[in-house]
Amino acid sequence: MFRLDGKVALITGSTRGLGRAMAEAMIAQGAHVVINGRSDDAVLAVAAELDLDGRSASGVAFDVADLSAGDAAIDTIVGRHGAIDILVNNAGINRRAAVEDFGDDEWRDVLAVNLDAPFALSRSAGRHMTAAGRGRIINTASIMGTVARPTIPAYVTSKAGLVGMTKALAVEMAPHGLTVNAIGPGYVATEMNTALVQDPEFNSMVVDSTPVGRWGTPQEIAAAAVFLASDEASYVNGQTLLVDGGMTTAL
Ligand code: GCO
Repeated sequence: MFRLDGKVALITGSTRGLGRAMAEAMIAQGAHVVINGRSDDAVLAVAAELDLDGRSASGVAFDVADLSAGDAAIDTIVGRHGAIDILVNNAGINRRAAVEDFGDDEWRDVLAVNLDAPFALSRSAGRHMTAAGRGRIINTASIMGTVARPTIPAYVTSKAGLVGMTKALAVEMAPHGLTVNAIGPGYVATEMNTALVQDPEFNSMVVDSTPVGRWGTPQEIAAAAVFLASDEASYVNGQTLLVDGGMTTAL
């Protein structure tokens, strides 16, 4: 079960963090994973590191906020590999400031990466998946698509938007053989959260308000992505799978 043999997956933002963990997990299940990030060097280095047998990983460097570059990347991947079976819209950024201090540029940057790019890439990949009659689109949302905390208004808005986009694409694309779902990670100790992990008060808040009693690991998020990408998830569509240790369940 949960094998991905013969599948071609593009995971945006996969040179580190959740995306890299997803890449490792999907490769272990037999997929060919296309590594993405903005840096050519990082993309090629991680692809080389994860390429177990000369067939497991390759790389396409582009900034997901550059929508035309994203469209071109999708065409390149299909040209090189004959298909794109799995798209994981994982690349994401966060900016933290009180609403009254939150800048227009910061707002635009977060929405561009976290929401505009997933839509544009899903539209491009969706064309190929529709032609093939199959495909999986998985969006890395967040518990912040469902709840909120102060100082991250753009991130919360972008992730709530991504949850909505997941539903919108799910109902339109499923008749063509695709499913579209999202993963809502809780607090995971990735580079994006280094400042939070190192903050004793914030760290205690996460541990105390998560029934499982700890931060999540990238591998626990990756396991959810493998499931949603697999044939076994063929009847899961339009859902956001929260992987948060129960944080959003607890009062
Ligand atoms: C923050 C964090 C969160 C987490 C993640 C939880 O500033 O509160 O960055 O947003 O990273 O989104 O899923």
